[in-house]
Amino acid sequence: MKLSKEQIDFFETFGFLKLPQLMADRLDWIIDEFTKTFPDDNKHDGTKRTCIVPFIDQRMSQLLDDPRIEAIGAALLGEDFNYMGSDGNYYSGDTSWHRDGYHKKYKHLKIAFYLDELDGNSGALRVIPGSHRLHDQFGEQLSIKMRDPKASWNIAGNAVPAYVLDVTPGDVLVFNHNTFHSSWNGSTSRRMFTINMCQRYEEADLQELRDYIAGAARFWIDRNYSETMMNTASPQRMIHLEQVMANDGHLAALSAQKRLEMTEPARG
Ligand SMILES: O=C(O)CCC(=O)C(=O)O
Repeated sequence: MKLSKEQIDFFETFGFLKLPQLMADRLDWIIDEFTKTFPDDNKHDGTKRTCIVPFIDQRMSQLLDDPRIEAIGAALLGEDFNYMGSDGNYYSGDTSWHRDGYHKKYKHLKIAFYLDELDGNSGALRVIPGSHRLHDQFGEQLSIKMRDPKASWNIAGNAVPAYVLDVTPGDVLVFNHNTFHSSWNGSTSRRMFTINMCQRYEEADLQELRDYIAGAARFWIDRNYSETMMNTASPQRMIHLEQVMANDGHLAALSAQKRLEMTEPARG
């Protein structure tokens, strides 16, 4: 699979892309592994989000080698893109508007796999097209106005004009971390996992990468990737791991500190 130049331009222009049924042939395996990754003592009870980080690293590392996933990263970030970790979730209820990052120089994206049929009335992801463009006035001004849609425009969060990404399991959604997104009217048990990726950082900016990696300490992890992800890596997969592996040496100490400060690992 290769993204077309129109698909790439759509992603660059609007900050998201839907690839209908891209992974349909792997769906049964994905759902099975998703279910097995949540341990019996961490079953979702619906009261709040349940989240495991890193996620595909536990039982689905080979997803990173899938030519379709590789092709998304290569087309949008360059062939030497970094894998930046993943999370597996049972979401519960609304997710209010937010960006996953505010990256002006390096492009970060999320590939999202929703495992339930969703539309605007049942928790499908909504995005604000163009909101990823931090260098445009629109994207920049949204940073302040989206803090409180009621104060800005006298409307509730779920009334903010947005594109609803209806999904059928097997679809793949891709969005820029800078893109504002949210979910409304969902059940207390929406299954979803992600794969995060970014452009390879230049040597001069490696501290920025290390600072980003430091954020994973809230999940109480010592390395950004699991041993399985690293130990089973082919030379091709290693291209997407090596920069982070060389720059996550500070994570274990930061996680140890978080274990003292927090009662449980973060849920997102
Ligand atoms: O599906 C949802 O509720 C929100 C997903 C989300 O915010 C994310 O993956 O960053």
